[in-house]
Amino acid sequence: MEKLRIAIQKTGRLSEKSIELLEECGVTLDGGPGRLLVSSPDFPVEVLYLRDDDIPQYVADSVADVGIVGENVYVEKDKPVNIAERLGFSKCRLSLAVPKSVNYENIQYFNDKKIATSYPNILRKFLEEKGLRAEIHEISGSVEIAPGIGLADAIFDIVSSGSTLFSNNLKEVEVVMRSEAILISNKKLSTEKQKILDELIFRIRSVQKAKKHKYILLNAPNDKLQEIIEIIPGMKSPSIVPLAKEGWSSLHSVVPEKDFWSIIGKLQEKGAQGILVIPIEKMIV
Ligand code: PRT
Ligand code: ZN
Repeated sequence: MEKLRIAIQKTGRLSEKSIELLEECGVTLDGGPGRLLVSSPDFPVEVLYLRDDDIPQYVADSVADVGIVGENVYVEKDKPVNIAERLGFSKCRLSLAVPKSVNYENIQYFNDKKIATSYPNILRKFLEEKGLRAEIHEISGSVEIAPGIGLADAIFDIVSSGSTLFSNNLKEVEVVMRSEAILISNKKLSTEKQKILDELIFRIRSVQKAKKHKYILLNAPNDKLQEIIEIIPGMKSPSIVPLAKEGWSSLHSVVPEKDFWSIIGKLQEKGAQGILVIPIEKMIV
């Protein structure tokens, strides 16, 4: 039987989350990143551990069938692969930053400046679109120190919390793109591999949906049930179980995580008691 070969980052910011996602999808990996290629005992998948920069090329060349990379790497490498799914983790942005002391007014500042980056292609395209002339200085790591040592006037790099920029006396002045981890796939998968990928995507969506929802249980007086149901409609409608205590029921439902705190307040107002909130592991609707 064919196996779907998934390339993930060997070590770095994406590796732990990538393994965690696969495990949540029922793809356990024996051996771990000590080895180059690991088979899953419970799903027709094998995992290839690589540097993230190599993943788009390997997927385009069919050495791997799919891969997990940051969108920033996917755009920078510009290889002929498909985006199979957005994964929602390792969010960051690619931004232009200048020394704090610069009196930055607008993007014209970058004309005739030297910009250090590990993402020359994305930067070149951006500069072209904006009609700016700047010199791109490509370096592979520690881009943030370039202005301080006189190597460049500005940098174009990944920002997440902003603390790296801050501690290097830089400030973010233009966000060029936003990124998150994505699942990329080869453009010509066999029917069998495509089926495995479809099943994997189905599982990923179930896991992601579950993370965005909570299971809620509460007790309420029967005369308040209707109002409470209007606040938490649930997936179809909530389950209601009579309590041993006369005139009371237990209500079970599913609520979106983002609405959670506003819902709790409303439920208490309506007389709900003994509210329990439980994480959901998988959600198939
Ligand atoms: O060795 P390999 O080539 O595989 O790894 P790598 O060193 O190239 O990549 P790695 O592990 O650093 O990052 C992998 C991916 O994680 C990136 O391509 C992004 O998609 C994503 N990601 C998310 C980040 C960050 N957040 C991030 N904060 N990648 C890098 N950073 C760095 C950034 O370069 C800067 O130095 O963290 C610093 C900024 O962080 P803040 O929080 O101080 O702003
Ligand atoms: Zn890398």
